[in-house]
Formats: sequence, structure tokens, C-alpha cells
Amino acid sequence: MNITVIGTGYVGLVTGTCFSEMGNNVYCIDIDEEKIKSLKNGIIPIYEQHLEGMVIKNHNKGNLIFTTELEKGLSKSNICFIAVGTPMASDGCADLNVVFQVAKSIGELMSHDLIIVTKSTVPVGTGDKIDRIIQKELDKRGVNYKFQMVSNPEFLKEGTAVEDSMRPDRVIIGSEDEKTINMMKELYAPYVKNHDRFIIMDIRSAEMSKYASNAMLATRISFMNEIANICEKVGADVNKVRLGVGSDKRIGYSFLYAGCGYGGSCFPKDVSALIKTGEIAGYTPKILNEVENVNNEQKKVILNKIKEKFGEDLSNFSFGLWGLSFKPGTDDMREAPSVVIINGLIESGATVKAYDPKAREVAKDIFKGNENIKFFNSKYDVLNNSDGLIIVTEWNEFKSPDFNEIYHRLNNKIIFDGRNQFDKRLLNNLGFEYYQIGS
Ligand code: UPG
Repeated sequence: MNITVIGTGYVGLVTGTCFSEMGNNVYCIDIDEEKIKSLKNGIIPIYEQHLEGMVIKNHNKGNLIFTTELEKGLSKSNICFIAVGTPMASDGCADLNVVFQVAKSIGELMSHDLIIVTKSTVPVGTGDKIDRIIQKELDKRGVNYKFQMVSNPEFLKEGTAVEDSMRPDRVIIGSEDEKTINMMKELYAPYVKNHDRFIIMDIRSAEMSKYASNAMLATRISFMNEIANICEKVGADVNKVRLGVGSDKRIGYSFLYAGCGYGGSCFPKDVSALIKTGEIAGYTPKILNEVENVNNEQKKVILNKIKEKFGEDLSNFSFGLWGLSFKPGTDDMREAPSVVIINGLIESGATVKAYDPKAREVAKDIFKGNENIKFFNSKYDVLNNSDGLIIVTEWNEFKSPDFNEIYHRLNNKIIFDGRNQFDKRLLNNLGFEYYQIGS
């Protein structure tokens, strides 16, 4: 098939590349000329496993084309995906300016009938708005090309984005037009082979499914973080409670890990946007508001533990920190708990030495000019002259460290673990004072 994907961010680039991998001809469009130039030269703006090789291979084969010319892509395509960002606006709503701008451009430039698919996470009713914008432009031009709107939310996770796209759990197709649905099924058939993973519904329900999925996952995390906070007070261990709870088939084990809060480009903004959607529609969400509140507090739990140990004034203290990205497998630091923890430490007078396998450069940009944080290329070097080790992200390389090395380099043999990576008894036996979340 011939496809245009508008937006070469996380979702657009991965989706477009995975479509090209199955032999489709894909035009990836972005208004950012520098980004398009880099992509043409095989320079990928994000770190994501398997992505670079796939981009270069398909670009060289000629079926993954990067261009700033939307008209060119549209003229050659039968399906156009909108995959631009919908960041959080200052009022907590999803900012749809770029989505609507793109819709207008499609209406101005399309030159034959099209299927137009919203991949971006957009609030319920946005599909209808896009429809009206495009139709208005077509009317202005006096042309009567037909187009069908589809909502096809994306469920890929950072760190496993390519795998998630190549083997999705489900493909939601929000459309009530049979021909369009069949075309979408044909496009996705190679990715869901041997499984009936298509879920067909109306556009509004598809849009809502995306928000409800992310909100459900965020709720599970905040719920377990709340249980963890109670566990600490009553002498229970959330790591064991998770097993006791997750073994119920109706509940399951995933997304029950207590920690120092969820981050990333999706959960915080999507929970916030869903709250706003409810409020605007006349319903004030209760659970969702608390999911957000619990998470904001949870990002400070490590900091509170450090202050309980060393006092409010941390002027004479220095800490080694492992993990800056919001989760392993990515260099993305959007809404990362590490930022809250580092800022809190520095505001209290401490200095920080940080290590992350992938996010160092991104972090250097965030903390540019700040003398109180230094970045290192080795996880052990951050420990020299440090009063404790703080673990914020559970990268694999932090899972079986050389405890002897940690012990000898640290001034105070203290570990604050925001991701509950180690066995408490083992660490205590090795001579560490070891703090976890929820035990
Ligand atoms: N997290 C926990 N405890 C858990 C699981 C996750 O604290 O038990 C945290 C994790 O550390 C991270 C955050 O939750 O900070 C989000 O993790 P994850 O969902 O793996 O990351 P994303 O890549 O943001 O993916 C989410 C959805 C995905 C969706 C995407 C964009 O999982 O389905 O496509 O957001 O909307």
C-alpha cells in the first residue's frame, strides 16, 4: 500500500518504519527540515531498540521516504496517518493545535479520495472536528474528493516500540465504513497473523479506549504506590503483597510495581487530558484526580526518605544517582521522576553525580548551566565521595552490580532504591543501609 505518515516523532517514525518493513511505500512527513535531513542521513532523533537499522534499510531500499512535502506524499497515498504530538497544554487539556493545522493542510493539498487515520492520542470528538476542518477546506477549493476518518490509537511502549508495533496486542479500528475497515485490516494483517486481534468500533469509542487504557495502567501504578505507602507504616512488604495480589487471574501481575512514580510522555498528559475531557463534558473525575495526585507525591518519596535520614539541609551532602530516563530502554526524560528528585536534592543544598546508559546527553541539556549536578560515563564513578546511592530507573545493568565496588566507593553505605531492585536481607548482610519503596 502507499501510505503517508505525518509527524516523525516517536509514534510516527516507528509506525511509518514498521509499515515500510512489510513492503509498503511510506512517506514520512515532518515540517522540521533539519530532522528530515538527519533521517535521510540515517541519524535517528530518538534512541529505540532496532529502529536505526530498520530505518536505514528501508530508506536505502526506497520504500521509506522522508520529506517535508506533504503534497507529494498525499498525491501518492491512499491512506494518511496523522501522528503528530498532542502535548499537555497549560490548562491540562491536550493541545490539538498541530493536529488541526495538519487537518487543514490535508484539506488544502489532497488530490484524490483518502482514508485519514488519527494515530495521535486525541480527546473524544477530535475525529469529528478533523472531519469538519478537512471538509471546509475541500469546499473552499470547490472539489469533492471523498475521505473517511478512522481512529486507530497507538499502544506502543517506549523501549519496546518496534516490537510492539510489529506484534501488537490489538489493533483498534474506529470506523463504521465497511470498505475502510477492510482496507485497514488488509494493512495490519501481516502484523496480527494467526490471531484475531482486530477490534472494530465507532470513532469516539476508539478515541476513548486509548485514554481509558493509559488511565487504567496509571491507576494500577498509583494504587500500588498507595498500598506501598501504607505497607511502610504497618510493617508489610509491597513486593510480597504484589505477588499475593497479582496471582489472582482477574488482576494479573503486570503494572503492579510500586516505585518512585510514573513518568513519560503519555501517562501524565493522558490522565490530565481525560480529567479535562470529563470536566468539560460535565463530569468531575474523582479517581483520576487522585491517580495524578498520588503520582505527584510519589515522585518525592525518595527525597523525603533522604531528608528523614540526613535532615532538611543537605548542604554538605553529595549523592550518586543511577538512572535518569523515565524508564529503562529509552533516553526520554519527559516527566521523569529523576528530574523531581534531582531538583529537590539541589534545592536542599546537595550535589548530585548522575549516570544513565542512554539519557546523559538529554539530561545535560535539561540541567544546562547547573553546577550542582555532574554526569559520568561509569556507574561506579558517581559513587566516589558520595553519601549514598539513589536508584531511579531499573536499567538491566543496575540489576546485578558489584556490591563490593559500591561498598568501597561510597562514604556512607546507604542505598535509596526507587525501583525495589534488590533483596533487602542480602543488602543488609553486605553491610548496606538499604531503603526501598513500600517495605
Ligand atoms: N511503571 C511503574 N510501575 C509499573 C509499570 C510502570 O511505576 O508497574 C512506570 C514506569 O517506570 C514508567 C511509566 O510507568 O515511568 C510508564 O511506563 P510504560 O507504560 O512502560 O511507558 P510508555 O512508553 O509511556 O507507554 C505507555 C503505555 C503504552 C502507550 C504509551 C503512550 O504503556 O501502551 O502507547 O504510554 O500512550
